[in-house]
Amino acid sequence: MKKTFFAIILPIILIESICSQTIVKELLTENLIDPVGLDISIPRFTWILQNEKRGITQTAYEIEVESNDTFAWRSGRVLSDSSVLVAYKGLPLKSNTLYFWRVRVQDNRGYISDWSLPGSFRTGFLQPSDWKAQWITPTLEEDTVNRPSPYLRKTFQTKKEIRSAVLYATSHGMYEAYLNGRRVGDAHYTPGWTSYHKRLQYQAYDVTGLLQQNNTIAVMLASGWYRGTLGWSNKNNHYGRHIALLIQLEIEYTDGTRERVISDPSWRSSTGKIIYSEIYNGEKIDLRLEKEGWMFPEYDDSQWAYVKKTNFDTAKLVATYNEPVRQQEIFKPAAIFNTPKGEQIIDFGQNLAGWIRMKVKGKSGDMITLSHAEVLDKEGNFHTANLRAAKAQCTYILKDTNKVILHPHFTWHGFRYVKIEGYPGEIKPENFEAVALYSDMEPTGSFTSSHPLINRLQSNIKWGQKGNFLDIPTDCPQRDERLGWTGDIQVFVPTAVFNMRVHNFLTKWLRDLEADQLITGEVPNYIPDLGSNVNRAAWGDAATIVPWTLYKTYGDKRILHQQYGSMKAYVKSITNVTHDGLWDKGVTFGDWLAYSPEEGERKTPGTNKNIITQAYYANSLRIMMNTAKVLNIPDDEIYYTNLLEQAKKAFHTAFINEKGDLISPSQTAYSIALEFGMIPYHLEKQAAARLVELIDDFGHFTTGFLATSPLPHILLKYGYGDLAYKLLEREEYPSWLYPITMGATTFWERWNAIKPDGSFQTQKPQSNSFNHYAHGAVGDFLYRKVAGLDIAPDKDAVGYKHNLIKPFPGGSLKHARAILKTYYGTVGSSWKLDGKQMEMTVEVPVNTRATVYLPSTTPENITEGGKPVNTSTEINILGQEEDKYTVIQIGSGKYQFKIQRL
Ligand code: RAM
Repeated sequence: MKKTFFAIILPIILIESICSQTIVKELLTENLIDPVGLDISIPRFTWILQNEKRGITQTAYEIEVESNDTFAWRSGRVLSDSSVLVAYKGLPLKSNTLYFWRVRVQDNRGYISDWSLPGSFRTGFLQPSDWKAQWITPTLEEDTVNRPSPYLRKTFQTKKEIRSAVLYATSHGMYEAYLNGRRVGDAHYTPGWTSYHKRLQYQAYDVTGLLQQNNTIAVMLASGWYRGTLGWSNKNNHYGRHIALLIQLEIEYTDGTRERVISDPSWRSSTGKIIYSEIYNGEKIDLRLEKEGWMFPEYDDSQWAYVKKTNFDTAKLVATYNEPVRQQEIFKPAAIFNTPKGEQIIDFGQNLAGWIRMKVKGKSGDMITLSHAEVLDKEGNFHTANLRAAKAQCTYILKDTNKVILHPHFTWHGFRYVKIEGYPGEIKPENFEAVALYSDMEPTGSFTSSHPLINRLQSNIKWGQKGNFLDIPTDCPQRDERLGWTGDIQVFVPTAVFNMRVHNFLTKWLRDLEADQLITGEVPNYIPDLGSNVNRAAWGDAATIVPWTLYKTYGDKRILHQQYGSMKAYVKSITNVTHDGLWDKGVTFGDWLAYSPEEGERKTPGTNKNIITQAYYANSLRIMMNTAKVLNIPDDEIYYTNLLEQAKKAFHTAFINEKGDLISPSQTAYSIALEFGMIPYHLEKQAAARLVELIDDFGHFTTGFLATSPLPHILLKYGYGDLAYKLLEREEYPSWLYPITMGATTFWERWNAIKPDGSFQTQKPQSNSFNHYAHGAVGDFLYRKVAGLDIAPDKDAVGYKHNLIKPFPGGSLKHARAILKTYYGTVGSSWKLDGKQMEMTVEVPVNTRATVYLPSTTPENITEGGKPVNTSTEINILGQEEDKYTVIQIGSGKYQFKIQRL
């Protein structure tokens, strides 16, 4: 790429720029590093600017995109401070083509950066007609009970020197592809789960390094989500009865000529070692049945069966937008022991989703069974009743006396403990590993504090996310469910966006939400849908809450554009059945799994379900109003503003009595009503006081999935910070920390999954997941309030362009720290109490600013870097607020404040 730009101003800045050059790095295309297989015609570019100096912003950028030594786009100098999601504006992109791009910027001091190192992206198939391959399915007579995994293979030759080779693949069912015995890519459970009848993802892999002169493509298939057992009623074949494969290998030789290898009837099929594979139940592998050498060209497949052509509309094929599921953390055994019942158990110390990798040496016919469980029971025995119908078992039959390393391929388990049966010889720790598998999203956030149990809470929240963000956001990873429950993700999404970059993961899921929405706009309870009920209040609202949260977190307007039709349709499906603005026929799961007293314990007051439905309806109207504003659709904005007013009035009339109280005196009712602004302004303080009374009355929260996470936010807002911290630090049941005192390493579905006496809850023993992330929604409070790392409220602040740093120290905490990697770079907020002094460390990325709340109204009592804050030219004092704070505005850089508090 040539340097042609900014020639005139360059000399002026040269001298100073050497010592304080802004560096451009970490180029992302559609939020990914060098993606392969994008089918977006206008991809967006993001880059990070680095400069140790303070107050640096971008004033202009220049982008160049090229392919095959030809420019596809030269933006020229664009006066703009945008460095996030900048849309490509060049020539129409070509299919299956590698593009490189680079960027340089001018900063607010007039300096111009060097060109960045190039980023790249490879387009996938931009038109359905680019697909030349044929869908194929094995013709083997099928064992319909066990459904062993079919193998498919094809041998071919390449003729010349190869410049590049890209393999495009997808399937009905799951696939793993190999080229000459080597695994293609490192993704698991491909092609992922989407609304298969409407959208099927394909993957693209750069396989240039895997090809030789004689080649074999070998593919293993499995039932997966497509036709495996799914849902809790033991049903299978949700999308079809036959699994099938589509493969297209695009080869480009160095002389510019091209060749293509495709799936077609010339392929052959058989079966091999995987004699059974189901997501819930696990896998059976009989090594004696493996077709040795089948992945290599020399193998003789003349005895293999033919394949036949099947059909599937290529217009429904879409490139993969989310990060693949990959193998992540590896755990070694924490303990190996025998239970009172004599079961041989390994404890891996962490509840996770994944599988076991086992080394074993035995003799032909030895059968080893690994069963998985999340917990031991009170007596210390292996407990699987909560897995319901999921067998969660892997069985291996050995072939000979060679040492082998074994793991399953198309299943995963939610587990911490493994029961081992039939292992030849002693169970030694070095022969077993637990491998966590989840979508490979960038870890973006961390939270730490002086409170060890709260730190464990943060870890448990993260592990809940890791265990359940496996291609779709599932409710749980262990039992016969693992579905994309809408209510769970809508409460958890504000926390999820801190822990990991969930941008593409949830964007992909929202496409499926829209695809599965009924024609009337109603939203199924879980996505992808298998025929569930629709429009449960607070569940269907994922349709509005998730895109809005992604917009705010990532500054992504396109997600609002893309989802607008879906969001509107959902809200309309409710408006259509309201009366004078009241959604009184709504159905909801309510404040799901709220604290529910055991026999003999004090009952909690009930909540009128319409309080929940109406508050959620109003919240979705507010999101619509704000979205219409962002998208500049004034008619819609007025329409939703009016509907919102009407909905609020209807709420007041129906649910607030003459004393100004809610008709349901429950924590749930007050929490949700206050959270969604349903209480008239003049009654808000009274409502907050009622909520406090209700909490004090019980001494703890009595809420569930919906109303618990808003509680500490509300308490802080209305001046009850002490109570917020009391709830946060509480260790007795029910509380956030209670499960930790009982040894939990992930969040439980129910507050009382394990009771204080060590026994399991008996209200619904079969629904007792130990890895449900919904209650982990308190994580957002840790980041935003305890550490004080937030987005400022103004409309241009989205994506952390304008940060808000406002910590709320409290309880027994002596320090807290949060950092978050945004698209601009790392934002950091930490504080530390030292007697009457408080230290605050703030990190603001280049090209952003921050408003910081320093807890003293006397600027003279505040220093930064040892100097009085009111003498600094880099700090702009905005004023005093809430009789408590000096509010300042700062640009990028690292700042160290010391505040003398009275
Ligand atoms: C359960 C799921 C999920 C919840 C629904 C209502 O089966 O586990 O967490 O959203 O029910």
